[in-house]
Amino acid sequence: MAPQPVQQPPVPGLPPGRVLVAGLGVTGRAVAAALRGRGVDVTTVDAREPGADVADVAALLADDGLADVGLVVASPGWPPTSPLLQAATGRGLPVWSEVELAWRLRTDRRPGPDGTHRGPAPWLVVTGTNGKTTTVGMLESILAAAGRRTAAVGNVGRPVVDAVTDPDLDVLAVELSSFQLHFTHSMSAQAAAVLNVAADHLDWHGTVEAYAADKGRIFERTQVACVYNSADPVTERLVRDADVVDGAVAVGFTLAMPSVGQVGLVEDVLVDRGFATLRHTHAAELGTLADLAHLGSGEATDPRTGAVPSHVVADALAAAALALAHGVEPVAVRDGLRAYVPGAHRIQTVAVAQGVTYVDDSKATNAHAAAASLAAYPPGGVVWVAGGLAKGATFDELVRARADRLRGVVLIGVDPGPLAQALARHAPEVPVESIDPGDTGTVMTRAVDQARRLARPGDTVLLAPACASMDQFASYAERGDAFAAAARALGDR
Ligand code: UMA
Repeated sequence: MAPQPVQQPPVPGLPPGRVLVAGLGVTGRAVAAALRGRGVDVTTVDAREPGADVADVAALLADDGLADVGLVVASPGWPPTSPLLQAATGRGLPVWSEVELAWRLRTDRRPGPDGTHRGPAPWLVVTGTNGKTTTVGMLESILAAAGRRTAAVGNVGRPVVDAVTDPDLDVLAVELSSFQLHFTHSMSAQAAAVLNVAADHLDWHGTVEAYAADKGRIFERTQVACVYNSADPVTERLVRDADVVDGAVAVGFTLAMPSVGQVGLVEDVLVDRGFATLRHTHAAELGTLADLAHLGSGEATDPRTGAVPSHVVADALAAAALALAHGVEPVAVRDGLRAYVPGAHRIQTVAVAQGVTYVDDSKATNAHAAAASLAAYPPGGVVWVAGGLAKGATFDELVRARADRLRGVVLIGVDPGPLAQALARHAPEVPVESIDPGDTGTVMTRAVDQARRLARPGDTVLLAPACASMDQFASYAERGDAFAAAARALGDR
């Protein structure tokens, strides 16, 4: 007899009726598999994926296709204003994110060696406009150094729903985007962090207030610690507004000398005054800037953090705070930060040709990230490759703050207008070349060639686009790969 498929236990709180899974990308495929594995009747909807059950949302709505639906699970790329989600909420149907579903599907961890019952793995969660993926990577590395079995999941690329039934994971390091938080209703993290809030994704959220409010949802029901950025008052307000479990504490991270209730820097030492037993009188050492030296550019750009970019130190402190909230020993913070290797497309040197260094920071998909990236270089030495899908953002503040770094600018993207205008206003003396968007296949080769002409020996050509990639590339990764390939080809000439 053929083996029978293993039926998973049902989904707690699942409303009766069919489940509509909106989107059949990474998220939708994982959601559909998890639900079907539990015998749930699922219909997938995607305008572009050929494998979806339904491609035409308008026709679905016209046929009253929501009549027998009990729940919609929305992929992050679907804004609440999309016709399907509007129709669903208009009928009073619940909408869950994949993260909400994952929270409900958590199963117990394998019992301890002495047979002790261990409930589901706790979640340590991170959001913020920038630095999320780095922070979650550092957190994963710290937890591993502490001997915990863990996985980095969420917006980083692996759906959370794929990890929550693994009985061998002790704790999850979860990156959450504002999109994922919007339809998340019951998650109760062990510790949660908001790294920073700057205008981004306004095309999805409508206003920066709505965007910040969705980020703030991460703190709701937090059990042990809410981690905020002492230099960003919005993140502190989000903690204050949250309804947390009794006894949960607020812990700030700072690049200054920390007060009680903060983690921070004392000269070149990362210290804890948020969790340490003697925090009222002592600062417990977590590590030093030397433990992060491999993440620096080698040039000192910030007097507080030397050759390590200040945003990298901030991310490390946030990761440390989350790990301490979980109960790891300080020495694991040091070992984990030393061992952390950043992912591709994050300030990654990809080639050196004719004395010019080519750096791929394709992950800088908004103005705030590009500003942090440019800040890591000395004045006058950067040829900046920028542009793409602006997502409703403006660039005046970015160009005004970083004009001094620019030797020249090469603009890619279907609509270079917003960046070109900001450059004309705030950096009129800097040469700007726009790449004709006509042939998408060769855009990056032409951009790198133009950047090479503008650069002088000792300069850096920096891809930090301040925009999303989807107007000309499949993803920021593909954009970065194209940049790296074009830069490496220069060396072969
Ligand atoms: N679609 C429609 N109609 C719509 C919108 C989308 O049919 O109106 C379809 C698309 O054809 C596509 C699917 O829905 O097939 C898209 O799903 P999605 O855009 O939600 O993408 P996923 O593949 O599910 O990937 C998502 C995250 N994508 C976004 O948030 C846009 C991934 O983050 C994440 O890694 C993955 O889930 C696993 O959690 C990427 C990202 O760019 C890296 N995130 C943003 C960022 O970091 O700035 C938030």
